[in-house]
Amino acid sequence: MNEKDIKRKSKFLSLILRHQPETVGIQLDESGWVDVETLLSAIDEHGKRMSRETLEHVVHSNDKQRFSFSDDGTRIRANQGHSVKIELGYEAATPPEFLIHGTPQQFVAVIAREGLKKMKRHHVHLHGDENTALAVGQRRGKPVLLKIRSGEMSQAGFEFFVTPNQVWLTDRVPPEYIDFP
Ligand code: HQG
Repeated sequence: MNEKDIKRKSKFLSLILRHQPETVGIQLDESGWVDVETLLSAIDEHGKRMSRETLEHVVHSNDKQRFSFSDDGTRIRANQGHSVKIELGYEAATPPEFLIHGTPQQFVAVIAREGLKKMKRHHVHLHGDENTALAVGQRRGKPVLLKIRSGEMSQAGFEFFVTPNQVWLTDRVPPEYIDFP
């Protein structure tokens, strides 16, 4: 499988496991899991065929580790980024002193007024390293890196969660905790 094929399959999995499981006629459980066999046969039934080996390859080679298998390998879910209502069940964690959010230039003025909101996702996504934040901000325009004083937020009682692929999640970031460049 070439890179392009893998990316296409990863996007298709994101669509099913984060946004529209009904595309292939399945439901996710309350934590976002679906049985691997159920998923594969649902994909087959909708004319797309994916073998277990291909699925494993897509999951394990994924640049951002978007998906996880359950420990026993029978179930799969997306690690974050859902728009369907699910409870990921991550443990609350203490964030580092600073985290970074990359956003396109055109959103900066409104973020300065309103802070960071989760928009269509379940959480605001923050990153520990500049490169990842830059890549995220670049998707929609000229990227700007916002420095989030996450340590102070945590002390003030804001809750943070960290995903297996090191994305930090929180409910919102008020403007007073954001350092603008
Ligand atoms: C912005 C991808 C106006 C926010 C990426 C962002 C990431 C506001 C956009 C993950 C705002 C929402 C998440 C406010 C925030 N007013 N705009 N008050 N507050 N925004 O895609 O963080 O490929 O929902 O800055 O790599 O860009 O899906 O969030 O630009 O890790 O795995 O509103 O999605 O990962 O956009 O990206 P998104 P995001 P995947």
